[in-house]
Parts: sequence; C-alpha cells; structure tokens
Amino acid sequence: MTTTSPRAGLPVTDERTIDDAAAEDYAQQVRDEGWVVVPDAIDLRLADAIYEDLLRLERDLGIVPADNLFEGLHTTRIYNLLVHGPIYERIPVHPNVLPIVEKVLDPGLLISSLSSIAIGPDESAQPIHSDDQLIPLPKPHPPIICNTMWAITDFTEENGATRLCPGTHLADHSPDPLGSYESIPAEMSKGSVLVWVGSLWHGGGSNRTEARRVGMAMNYCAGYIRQQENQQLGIPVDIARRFPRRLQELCGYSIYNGLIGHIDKEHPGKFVFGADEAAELVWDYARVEDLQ
Ligand SMILES: O=C(O)CCC(=O)C(=O)O
Repeated sequence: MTTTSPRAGLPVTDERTIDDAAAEDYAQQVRDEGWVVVPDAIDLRLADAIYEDLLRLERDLGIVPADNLFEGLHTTRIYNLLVHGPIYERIPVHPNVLPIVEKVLDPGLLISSLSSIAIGPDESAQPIHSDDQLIPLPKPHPPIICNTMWAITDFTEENGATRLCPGTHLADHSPDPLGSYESIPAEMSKGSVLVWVGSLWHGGGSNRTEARRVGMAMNYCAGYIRQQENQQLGIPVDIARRFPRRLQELCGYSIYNGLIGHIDKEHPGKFVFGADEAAELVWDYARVEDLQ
C-alpha cells in the first residue's frame, strides 16, 4: 500500500514503472548515443514538492548566482542537497532512474554530486564540456561517470534545456571550453529525466523566457573513482546514519569489488555507524584454511 505524506498528497514511496528490460533499453541508448530521455520518470507531485523546497532553501541559505560563466551569472545552484531533508534522499535511489545508471556503470556506483540548477531569465548558454574532461584518461574510455538531469519544470529550447552534442561520447578528446559546437536541446516535460554518459559533450542552454528552468543534477560515478562532492565529509555522520542502507552505500559507505573503500579491513558502515556489516574482502577468497 502506498501511503501519502502531508506534503500536498505526495506518496512517501516512489513507484517503479519501468521494468528491467526497459531499463536495459534505456541503458543501451546511453551506450550507443551517449544520452536518453526517460519520459514521465518522476511523479509530478514529487517534482512540484522539490520545486517548492528549493525556493525555501534558496531563501534560507541566501543562495545567489555565482560569478563565473560555467555556473552561470543568472543561475542559482544549491550543492550537497542530501543534508537538506528527506525529500532529497529519494533522488539518488529513484527506482525509475538508478537501475538504468547501474547498467551503464555497474551496481558498485557512487553518488558523485547532487545539486539543483535553476537557469534564470537572460542566462546565456553554458560552455560546452564533458563531465569527465578533468580525468586524465585517454578517450574514448568505458563509462566512469553517468549523470542525470531531472526536469523539475518543463525543459524547452527557449528556457535553457540542456544542449547535447550526440555521438561525442565516442570522440578521442574533450571539447574546448571556448569552442562553439553544433548541439540539440534535450527538450522534455516536467517529471522526465535526461541520462547521459560523462564523456558526452553538453552544456546548459540559454534562457530566453521570463521563467526559470529548474533541474536536479543527480550525478553518479563508478565506485573506483573519486566523487566530485565529498559525500563522507559533506554529510554529517548523524544524518548519514539514518539513511536507508542503499543510500549509505551510494554515499561511499560501501566496498567496491571487495577491496576499494575498506577501513583497516573493516566495512566502512561498521567502522563509522557501528552497523552490523562484515567486510567481505577479496583477500578472503584465498584464505589459507580454505585452500587446505
Ligand atoms: O544545466 C544544465 O542543463 C547542464 C549543466 C551542466 O552540464 C553542468 O553544470 O555541468
């Protein structure tokens, strides 16, 4: 049974409406084209509740636009959203999005960052970039970053829908931030989610309307690279302790492939929260007693 929260009849759980085969189809499109839009992935009441809560945060935290062209001179961004309340905890684990990203990366993936991006009227287009261009690996390479943009309002060409350069995820280089490139707008209705691989060239669009384009940038990385926002230091342990287990894992309280992330051979969940969690380390597969 789905119960509702007092917040405008918002269900307290997010319903999975795409099955595993559909998730695989979306993931294959990300591998082939570099991106895909999942229409109607999110309950519109959740999108509206996020919209309202971002306004509250902006007011309470005194958030104003940054002073650089990359973040935008008319764009407000709120970072480290997982510290700001349970509504944001639903985002990284959403059942219509996470399974797709798990297929593009693998289930050992991590949250890289969670931030809002509200592109205001008169904003100009963001420089085209790829989200892995600071990582010194030869390109093309297997996906190590997979990012998603939740449409909290409709995304249109006029209001600043994310611009994409299809196929560029297979290029052997990253774009020049001062360059200008052919791109298409990822138009989508409120409640839809854009998923793209970190090598795809893209950028926020210019906003030529009177209204804001609000998106939630839910970014993931492979479990073996560093998260963009430091989740273990950025989220106080007392907050992370009450997260559901999967969310804790995505924050980095997990061990990738039986080795990466252990603390003195202990599971980080046990070490930090005293959780009842044994570390299954890769070394344990070759214990002397098992070999005898
Ligand atoms: O706002 C957008 O549509 C894209 C933003 C983006 O790519 C970024 O800030 O890295």
